[in-house]
Amino acid sequence: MDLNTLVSRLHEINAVKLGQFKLKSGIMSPIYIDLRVTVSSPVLLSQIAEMMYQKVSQDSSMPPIVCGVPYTALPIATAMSIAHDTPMVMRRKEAKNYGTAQLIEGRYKAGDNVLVVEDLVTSGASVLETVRDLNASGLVVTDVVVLLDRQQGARQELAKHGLKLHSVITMEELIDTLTKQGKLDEPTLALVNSFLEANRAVTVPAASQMPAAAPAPKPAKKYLTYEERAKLATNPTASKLFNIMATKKTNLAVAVDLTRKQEVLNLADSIGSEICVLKTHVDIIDDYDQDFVHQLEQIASKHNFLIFEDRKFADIGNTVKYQFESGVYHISKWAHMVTIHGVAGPAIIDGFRDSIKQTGAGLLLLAQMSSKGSLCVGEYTNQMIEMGKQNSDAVMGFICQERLESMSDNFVLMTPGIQFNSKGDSMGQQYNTPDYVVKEKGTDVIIVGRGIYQNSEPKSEAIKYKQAAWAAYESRLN
Ligand code: S5P
Repeated sequence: MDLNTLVSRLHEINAVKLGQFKLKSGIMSPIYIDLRVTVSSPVLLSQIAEMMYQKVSQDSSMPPIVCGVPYTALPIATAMSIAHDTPMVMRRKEAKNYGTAQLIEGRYKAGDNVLVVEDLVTSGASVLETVRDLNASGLVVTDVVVLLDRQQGARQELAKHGLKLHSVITMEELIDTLTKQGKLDEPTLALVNSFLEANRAVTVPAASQMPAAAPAPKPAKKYLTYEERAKLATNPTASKLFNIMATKKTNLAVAVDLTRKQEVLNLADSIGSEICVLKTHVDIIDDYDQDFVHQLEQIASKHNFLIFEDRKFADIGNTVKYQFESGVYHISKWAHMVTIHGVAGPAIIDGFRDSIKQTGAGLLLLAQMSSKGSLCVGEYTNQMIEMGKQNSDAVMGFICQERLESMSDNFVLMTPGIQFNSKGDSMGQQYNTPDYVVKEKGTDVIIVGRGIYQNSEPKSEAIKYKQAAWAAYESRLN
């Protein structure tokens, strides 16, 4: 099949769409290519797979194994595999918490070369995630084939990792062909061209940081410093927080769950020099008013800490927008970060976008909870991590109890349920020590509530928690 026919067929089955579409990277695009619909056209699907196979065979020597990037490219890789009797391996998208915990399914041995198959590339981030997992399982990747190269930085990004990109068609060729076929009118063409021009170098989100493309045994868990993490962070507040932690040498957040405004302010001023974050539940403060917020902001800037309102939003996007921006609290005006549950689905994040765009505030997704019998486990946790990755501009990190392999270094991991001398309370709270969660479990910030604010000497107790959590961080670097 030639390119002209390919483009006609893709247009016919509505795989090429024009309008306003949000890409995985968060960018709005006037053109969207949805190759998932090809599963309903098996002849076209196998023709596409054949074009991709031929492309690689012409340019390089064909690797002996193929692996599709989940999910859209899985049927393409399968078609290629069956047509040419080329074995395939499959990468699991979600971490499996049971059974063999295999990242890569199929038979292979360390050092085998695998062709990575993807429908299209924008920045190359999804491809790099798959390459990272293949490398971690001892497999080698030298070549990547895609049907469409959107020409937004993927080729260069992949080259940096020693990967050669083969594409059947580029965005320019696609647009050229659509124009020649009379399928793009002038205004749309202008819109598409200016979009492509403006987005030529989409940066690869840090979520896809990966080891070099050489064959590698499963790497030992390596911890980066908070300074390094500040550079990888994709949300501005995450970056700011990592920098504060590094400068003040503290990864202690204090949950000040007191109910009088003056008590909260006094404690904030007294422990301000020891903390990176002060967490509030403003809806428990009996005498809350705007003056409270005003004073808290002054104390925060005096001591250089961030304010975290732990509102735990959970409704539909439109409602959380009002809850965040309006009402008694006007949280969006002063909170550097807030918490979000994922039960309503990823669109909840859209409720925060307008305001976050202006302030750079960060969202913390509740991926796991500290309380007994919490339902934030297993697949739910995996989905929260995925939601964070898909929205890494707005999401700064996770509330969690452990660092999971899929949580990348651009996110801050914050852990509540911390006390030195208690295992829990009578209402389901469960406690761990700073050393356990930071060193053993790999999280970044400890959140301590009653362990500090109910102590008769909160300041000196805060110093003890700060020192323990910082020592755990330093020791894990070594
Ligand atoms: O899973 C969680 C998530 C959060 S944000 N478990 C929690 O305990 N929290 C919050 O952390 C909780 O709302 C409280 O403000 C703080 C823990 O307080 P402590 O007094 O039990 O240390």
